Amino acid sequence: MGYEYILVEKEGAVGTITLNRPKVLNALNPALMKELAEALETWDADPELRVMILTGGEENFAAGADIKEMVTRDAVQMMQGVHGNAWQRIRKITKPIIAAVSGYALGGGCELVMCCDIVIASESAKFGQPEIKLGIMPGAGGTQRLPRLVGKHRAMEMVLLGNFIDAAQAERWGLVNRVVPKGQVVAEAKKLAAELAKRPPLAVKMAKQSILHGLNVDLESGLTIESQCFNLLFATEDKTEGMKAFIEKREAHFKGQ
Ligand code: DAK
Repeated sequence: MGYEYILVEKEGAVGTITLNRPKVLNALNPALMKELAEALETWDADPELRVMILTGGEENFAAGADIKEMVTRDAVQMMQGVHGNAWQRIRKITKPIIAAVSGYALGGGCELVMCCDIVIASESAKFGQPEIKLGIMPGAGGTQRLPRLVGKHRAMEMVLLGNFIDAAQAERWGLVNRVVPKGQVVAEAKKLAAELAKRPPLAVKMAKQSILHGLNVDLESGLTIESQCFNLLFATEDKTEGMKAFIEKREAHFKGQ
């Protein structure tokens, strides 16, 4: 499929999406967001594909929603959903998404990172929710996912002041899994994706679902969700293969069945 604002590359079980508006630091216009949702959904439904990587390449992840597109928008248009439903579609993706982040990940860019499941950051990465400086506030999860990830007080500082944090601070605060040298973020994400692609896909899907749903409910409900996902996996061939492989002291080969 031909896209205008993103690049897609499928290598075996791993799909990489690169945001591709470098002249505007990958600012997220509605057309880009629509393409991104389409690409992720296509791969989510592709049985060969097991892991997705979302990146902006080695320069910048995304400097937020496109301010030049938003400047003339009014509240009624926003309530009518002129920006479409890409964000809702992205959060329903069931396969794991690894974010590979270099340079700026701001506003909607930072929120996009938080929609991913594992985050590898370059030393050059800078994260922020600067919407407040534009007279607005985060609108794609920044006030909800950020405090869950870094805690209330740190989220307050980032959202109310709008200043940026560097990669090391993002790692200390738990916003990213790890930091790698500049120029290596995509390669590192691909290494991790190759390892993740060897894991049983149905178990990976259920575990992702259990963690994400569990974050939104009380502990007792979360444990019930976990129990249901866990029990269901005993119906899979991959469970038999995984356990047999252990007993036979060989590597397991999972089929996603
Ligand atoms: N939008 C449009 N263009 C942008 C942009 C952005 N967010 N960020 C950068 N650019 C453009 C610049 O205008 C410039 O283009 P020209 O002027 O050369 O044509 C080019 O990219 C290079 O940028 P700079 O010249 O500014 O580069 P610097 O290195 O000097 O500064 C910077 C880099 C990242 C610090 C700076 O560009 C900056 O502050 N950018 C804006 C960051 C920002 O405020 N981001 C938050 C945007 S608001 C929604 C959900 C979420 C959202 C919206 C809707 N719905 C659910 C509907 C999210 C909102 C946001 O993200």
